[in-house]
Amino acid sequence: MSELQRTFGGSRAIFFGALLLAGLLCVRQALPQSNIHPTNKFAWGENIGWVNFDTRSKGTERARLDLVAQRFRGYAWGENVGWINLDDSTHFVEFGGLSGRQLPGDCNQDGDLDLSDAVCALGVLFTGNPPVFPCGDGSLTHFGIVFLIDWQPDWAVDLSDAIAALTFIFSGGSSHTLAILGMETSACVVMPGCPDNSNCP
Ligand SMILES: [Ca+2]
Ligand SMILES: [Ca+2]
Repeated sequence: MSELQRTFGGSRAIFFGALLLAGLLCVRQALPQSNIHPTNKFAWGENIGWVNFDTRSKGTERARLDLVAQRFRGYAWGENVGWINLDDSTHFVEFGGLSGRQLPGDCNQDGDLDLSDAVCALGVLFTGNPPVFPCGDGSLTHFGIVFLIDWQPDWAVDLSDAIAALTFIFSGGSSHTLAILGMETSACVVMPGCPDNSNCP
């Protein structure tokens, strides 16, 4: 298990479940409507029934995104089929080609994490300066932007994320969910949907 994987603890499992579901939604974005339960976040298939990706009971084999290997890992649970292995040594779902190294929260892409990143987020949200965020199409709903900016993790980018960043920078608040603990201002991670930041330390 890599250092990055060890860093992500149980309290973050729900968020990673959401990331995994979002990844599946991105893969299936051509479908006419979502098959995700609005409350429990279970996936629905007409033949397979409900599928639960919040599988923390599996411990290290829980369903998750492996940002180092750039693939889905672990097991999901299907009510009618039991455990579903999301990967093995030769068969797996990868999201490579879409990902670059990013410092979580680095809105202005200078490879540092400070007040200017909160100002950047507020600028995109409220003043149009800068006009867009730096991943994907730059829109608030692009999954790369959510990975990068969603500091207060609810899978939405809004004022609360800028406030959470400011709280971390100035008051010792919670670190970005994707940050490597203890290295929040210096360690880049592979971030789906974002370009490689050449300013990464
Ligand atoms: Ca920055
Ligand atoms: Ca948020």
